Amino acid sequence: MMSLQKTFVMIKPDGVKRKLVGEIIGRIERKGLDIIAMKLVKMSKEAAEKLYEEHKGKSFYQDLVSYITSGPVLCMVVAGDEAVAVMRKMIGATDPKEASPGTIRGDLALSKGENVIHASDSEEKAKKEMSIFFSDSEIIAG
Ligand code: DGI
Repeated sequence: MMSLQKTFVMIKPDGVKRKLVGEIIGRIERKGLDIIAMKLVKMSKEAAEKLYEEHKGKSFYQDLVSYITSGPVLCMVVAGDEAVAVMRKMIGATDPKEASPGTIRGDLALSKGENVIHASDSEEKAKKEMSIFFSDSEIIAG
């Protein structure tokens, strides 16, 4: 049975700086997923703190917030059958050194701190993360 889902995907500052946007969008499109919203933004500290709420207090939190606000990020809403799990599989493990070849992090990154891409890890988180960056009217209805 089809389970149509929406997920939040973001190319992080290192990915934009390294000009990997086309490569990554190409992979998402070739997989057969639909990009139904897209925006290039320079994230505010407030947005970063909301996105990474669950990591507050961890040793890497301050570095994470300053890195994610250091340059533009490309935000997307991606839709498709099982889009949340499919995108997580496509991005690969958090630590690019552990990520399988063929995944975005496995092929394009080396550092855990700067790992090119974010994708929501549940439908609930996807809803929260989409709402940080997009209003309902900016998301194309399927
Ligand atoms: O959902 P993920 O991005 O795969 O991973 P996550 O939600 O556990 O962590 C969010 C981001 O925080 C991750 O993409 C990179 C950063 N991070 C997580 N664990 C570490 C880390 N950064 C450093 N430097 N060290 C960590 O242990």
